[in-house]
Amino acid sequence: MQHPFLDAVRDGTLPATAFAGWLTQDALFVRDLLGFQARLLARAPRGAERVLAGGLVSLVDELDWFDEQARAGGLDLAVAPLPVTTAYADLLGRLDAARYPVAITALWALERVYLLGWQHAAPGAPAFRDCVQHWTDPGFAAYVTALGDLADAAGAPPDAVAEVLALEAAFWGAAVDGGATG
Ligand code: HMH
Repeated sequence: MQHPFLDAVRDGTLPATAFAGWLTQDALFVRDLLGFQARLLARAPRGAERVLAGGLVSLVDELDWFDEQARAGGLDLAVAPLPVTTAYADLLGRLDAARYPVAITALWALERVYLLGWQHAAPGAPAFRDCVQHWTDPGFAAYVTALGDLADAAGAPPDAVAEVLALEAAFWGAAVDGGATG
């Protein structure tokens, strides 16, 4: 995944305010994802429970991490969602009603693309390096691989990921230009 936002994280040209704006929206997204994934766990096959439950704990850790970043950087996380964040919440809501194979495949895709994005930005300019390292952690990569195995086993149709890919691309740009360039 490539995006001007990620290039700017890598070369250090991203304004700190743009990064902070992205971070606050992503904190909202992770909260939405936690709910979606908790509901998915409740209807998942027996063999998927451990991976999904582990992922839930990681999402709670991620929310703690956002709180720490906000405290350290003087960020206010109590912001209103931007349109792309609301659109993503809507998609997760629709995935609640989708069959398990479609929902698990969408979950894999959104984590996979996110990982690829940060890998593209790595190692990141000094100002962002700690964050980039956080999101390219080998433990996270292993989790994405495990989700891929679950998605393969479930055998969803390929169109399960199209909307996820579009929203992931739009999400990077939203905090920079209001989503005008996606
Ligand atoms: C936009 N996609 C987006 N944010 C995230 N934090 C993840 C995926 C992974 O949790």
